[in-house]
Amino acid sequence: MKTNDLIEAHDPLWRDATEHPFLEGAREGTLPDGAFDEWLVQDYLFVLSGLVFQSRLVPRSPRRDQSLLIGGLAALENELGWFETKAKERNLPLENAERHPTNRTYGNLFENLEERSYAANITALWAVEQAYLDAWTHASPGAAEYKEFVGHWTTPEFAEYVGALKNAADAALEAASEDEKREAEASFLEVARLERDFWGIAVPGGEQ
Ligand code: MP5
Repeated sequence: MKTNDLIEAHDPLWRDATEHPFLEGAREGTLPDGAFDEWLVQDYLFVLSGLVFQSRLVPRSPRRDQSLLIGGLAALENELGWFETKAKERNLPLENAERHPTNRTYGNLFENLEERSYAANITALWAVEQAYLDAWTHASPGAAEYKEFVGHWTTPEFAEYVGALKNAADAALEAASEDEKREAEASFLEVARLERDFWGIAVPGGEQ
């Protein structure tokens, strides 16, 4: 089992996660008032949790993945600064923003992953980033008001990072036991469902 097999085996779910009405709204400029800003604040909170999750993964990672994960962490910290700048420009208060229940469920998954194998963790991290890249590629080039954001989340550097995570996940899956493979697939599914539901924080569509 490799990462491609996971996407193929769960294609309808992956499409719900990466071709959500929110993304079509961002592409066509038809998002309801306030929907993008609401989502942006939640995504900032998500990246804060992602940074903690990824930090915890570093000491568990094989030597060959350390540079990739540490580079990813540095990029995430930079991303937080970018969100803070954008939020200021848009007059969005980030302090004291409350986490939406879906965001909290995503945070719980990150915590639960601590108990799972490295193969499950690197598969989950790859899925988080692949879903985001595929989703924003679907929204590309984006309506005028969102073009800057869509461009930021579809750069060749980001695609390269996602490709490297995919290779790392494939290597871990190749060496994984049958139990670890099952755990990795279950983790992939949890990520894909939460990615779908995360867009639904701001625009309904596809949640189950
Ligand atoms: C990412 C994100 C990408 N920012 N938000 C969601 C809901 N899923 C994935 O993660 P990162 O760590 O910002 O590249």
